[in-house]
Amino acid sequence: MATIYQATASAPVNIAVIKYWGKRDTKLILPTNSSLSVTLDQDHLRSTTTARADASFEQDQLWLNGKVDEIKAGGRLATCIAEMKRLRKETVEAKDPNAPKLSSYKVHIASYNNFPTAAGLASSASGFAALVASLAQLYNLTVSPSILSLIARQGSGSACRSLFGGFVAWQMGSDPSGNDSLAVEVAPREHWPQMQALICVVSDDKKGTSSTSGMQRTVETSALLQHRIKHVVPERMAAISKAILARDFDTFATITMADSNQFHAVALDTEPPIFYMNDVSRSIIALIVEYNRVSIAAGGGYKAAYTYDAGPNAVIYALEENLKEILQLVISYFPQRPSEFKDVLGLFSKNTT
Ligand code: 2P0
Repeated sequence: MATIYQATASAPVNIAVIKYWGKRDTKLILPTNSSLSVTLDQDHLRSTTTARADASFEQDQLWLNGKVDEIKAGGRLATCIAEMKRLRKETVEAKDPNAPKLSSYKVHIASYNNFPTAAGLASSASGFAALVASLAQLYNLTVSPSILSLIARQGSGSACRSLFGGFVAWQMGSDPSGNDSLAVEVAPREHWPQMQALICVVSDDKKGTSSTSGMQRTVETSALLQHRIKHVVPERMAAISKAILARDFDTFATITMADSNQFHAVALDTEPPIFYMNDVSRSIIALIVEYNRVSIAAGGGYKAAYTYDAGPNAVIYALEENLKEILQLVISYFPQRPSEFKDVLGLFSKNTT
């Protein structure tokens, strides 16, 4: 019987605390600033991808949640697949004449998200990371996750960070080739297991302005972005990395909320302006601010940090010991429909992100 060449891999969603917003090279997806994120735990929001190579396949093909998705020539998917084939050829086939020439076979790829694509949560990060990870396994590549991140980055910028678990930095790099614009681990998940993320789905509407087009408009029109790139992000990257290594939640929370605020300020500073948060998003901010104020007034520290991406949904970072209180607070101020209420409590009972 002929050998079957097939592999399956998963990658989780990541949520940035220092936001990526802006490209200096739109084809290679090179960012205008470094960013840093926390990768969520595998068992919640993730993409799982199976890749298969076969000499009989006539074209590369992708199924996304069971539906055929077009692979446009020269597009991001085609680039990632071509780059992975190149790695196979250069790092495996060129060195071992007996290695099967999988780089010359077409691939069939099936990818599933274990969360509703309509939930308003970014799936491109986990999707491209899982795609690259499954092909790396299929092709028996022994390269590091940072090398794979160079390829995932060309699918979707934020995807490069999902190749690592835990706390991850995407170093913007400076080389025009993009070869130094990659993800590195700041600390593994186990370094700070008490850190949890609570995702509050405020709206499952599809967002009005896509990240890709929104960030380019910002690059072209926002003076505030130039200030952010030069004078804000470099210091924040260093300070939040240090806070993570020291498990300093106060500093982590202060920087996380400031960076979310500045990202949304930069969106507003775009011409025409972009609004991602809505009234409910802003109410959640007010709740978290007040919750922290009361804690600090009583001699404690920060207990929660909000962050918002290119949409109205809140992600609240908190230490495990405060999660139940925060969940009760959110539920009491933002009553859920009974079915959603059950979902929320179910999530909490697992005690993870
Ligand atoms: C981030 N976002 O750092 C930021 C914060 C949204 C707000 O990465 O054009 O979907 O595919 O590189 O990666 C969204 O941008 O954009 C994003 P492309 P991507 O997570």
